[in-house]
Amino acid sequence: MKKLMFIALLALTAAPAFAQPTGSSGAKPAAAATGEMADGEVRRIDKSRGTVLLKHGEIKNLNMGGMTMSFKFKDPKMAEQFKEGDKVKFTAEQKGEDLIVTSIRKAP
Ligand SMILES: [Cu+2]
Repeated sequence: MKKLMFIALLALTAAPAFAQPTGSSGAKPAAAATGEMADGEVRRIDKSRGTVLLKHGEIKNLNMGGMTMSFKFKDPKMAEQFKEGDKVKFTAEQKGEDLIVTSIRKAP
């Protein structure tokens, strides 16, 4: 129930805000990576855990083809602007066992 309310809230509040910059304090400038961003679609998002299930296309820097899998957000706040069904562009890195979304934005 809580989750549904959260998603409804997102739909109301997040829609006009998609132009904001991705990430906050990344060592890499997110904008510079635009050409390398992978395509994705949000399947499930867990704001409390800061994780997202993404159906994604090829991720070149990870040598990964298309699949659906879970990522952690580098910054849990990144979850706030997205909801299930959103098409996104994102970059990801591997850190130990985790795959981290380092930048993400809504796809046009
Ligand atoms: Cu994958």
